[in-house]
Amino acid sequence: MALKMSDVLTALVHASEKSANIARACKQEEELFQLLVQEKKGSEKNKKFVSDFKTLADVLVQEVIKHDMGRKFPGLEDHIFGEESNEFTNSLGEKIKVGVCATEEDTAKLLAKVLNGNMTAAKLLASIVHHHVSIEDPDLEKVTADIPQDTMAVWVDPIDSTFQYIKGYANEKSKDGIYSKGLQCVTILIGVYDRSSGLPLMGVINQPFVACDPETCRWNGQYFWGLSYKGISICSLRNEVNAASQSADDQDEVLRQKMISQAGDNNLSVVISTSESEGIKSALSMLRLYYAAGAGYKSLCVVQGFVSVYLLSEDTTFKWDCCAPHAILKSLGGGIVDFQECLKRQKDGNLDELPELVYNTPVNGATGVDRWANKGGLVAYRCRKHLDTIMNIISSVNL
Ligand code: 2IP
Ligand code: CA
Repeated sequence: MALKMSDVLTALVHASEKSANIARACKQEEELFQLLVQEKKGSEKNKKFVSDFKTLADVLVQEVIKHDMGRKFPGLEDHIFGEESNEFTNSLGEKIKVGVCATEEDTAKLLAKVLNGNMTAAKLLASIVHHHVSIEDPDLEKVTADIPQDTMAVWVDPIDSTFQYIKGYANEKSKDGIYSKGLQCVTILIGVYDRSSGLPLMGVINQPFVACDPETCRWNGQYFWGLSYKGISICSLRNEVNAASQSADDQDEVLRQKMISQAGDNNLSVVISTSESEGIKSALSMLRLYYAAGAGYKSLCVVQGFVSVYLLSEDTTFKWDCCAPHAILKSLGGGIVDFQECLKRQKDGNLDELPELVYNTPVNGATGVDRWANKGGLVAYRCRKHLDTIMNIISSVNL
């Protein structure tokens, strides 16, 4: 069955906005929030962190996305994969499978079990889960292509940068638009990929905590989407270089694009993780170097043009961290590639064909979350010239 891509993208944006509402609601009440945090164990755990948490917000967000997308496009829910398992253990040691029930009352009853009987909190969350989100985004209507439903599958990262979500402060300061830590580094990532090629098709990055209103103490957020399919590339950043129909905003974006692609080599900037290897840190020290938390957030910095490149040399990100940002970067003419494979091809002199990340193939012989790791690290970029320059710099030093 063929679906209108604009319908799928609209549903993804709606699901991401509802998820952002859940993430904000859970964070708002500190006491409630402490009740919701649970440590991940065994094969669920990211080896990078001493402790790796999951929160009810993560689990609930993932289930809401599955439920809402499945209701709109029956059958698709079986092809939606995420970081979290939907099992939660409450303080009484009861295992509860979190999900969205047929009615708000039933969802509230289920959530109350996880919340140790706190019916007020459960009712609040259930009302958000069952509240219909509507958004005015006329740009979504510009997408006119159709796509067969059975070609699509979805990766969801319900809350990326869970550590910042749990421990991050609200009042961090940014440098050149980039937050090194804090709630701004939290993102919700939903990416659709092609089941047979494994390449990304469309995606949404939602940033639930952008600015906090000092009077109401309420946070507002923002979202970005992008799609590239059969020669069509369109992004919420209005990247389309379609002269006749350009509004002032469109022209601003085109200008920004031009500046980004013309950034000279000594103006190149890179964002990396604080845990990046010393070799990479020193190789990149001649450039404008930023540190930031969150794989999704670092990719978002590239999407927004705050930095030229996000580079990670290690295997600590996963398919769900990259699929959505990759789709958006692709719609802007960039992408996400396998870092180690790029390095190899660069040394062999054949970097013409880029080793783009793909989303349908597990790592051979790996188990648990490591099956879906981006084994060779990654480089996320908006402009090919910047990718080449970074790879030249890295391959000229001994790591
Ligand atoms: C994490 C999160 C971390 C990131 C790590 C991801 O996902 O994005 O922040 O590490 O690679 O897997 P870093 O911030 O050092 O880049 P999650 O928070 O969903 O576990
Ligand atoms: Ca993640």
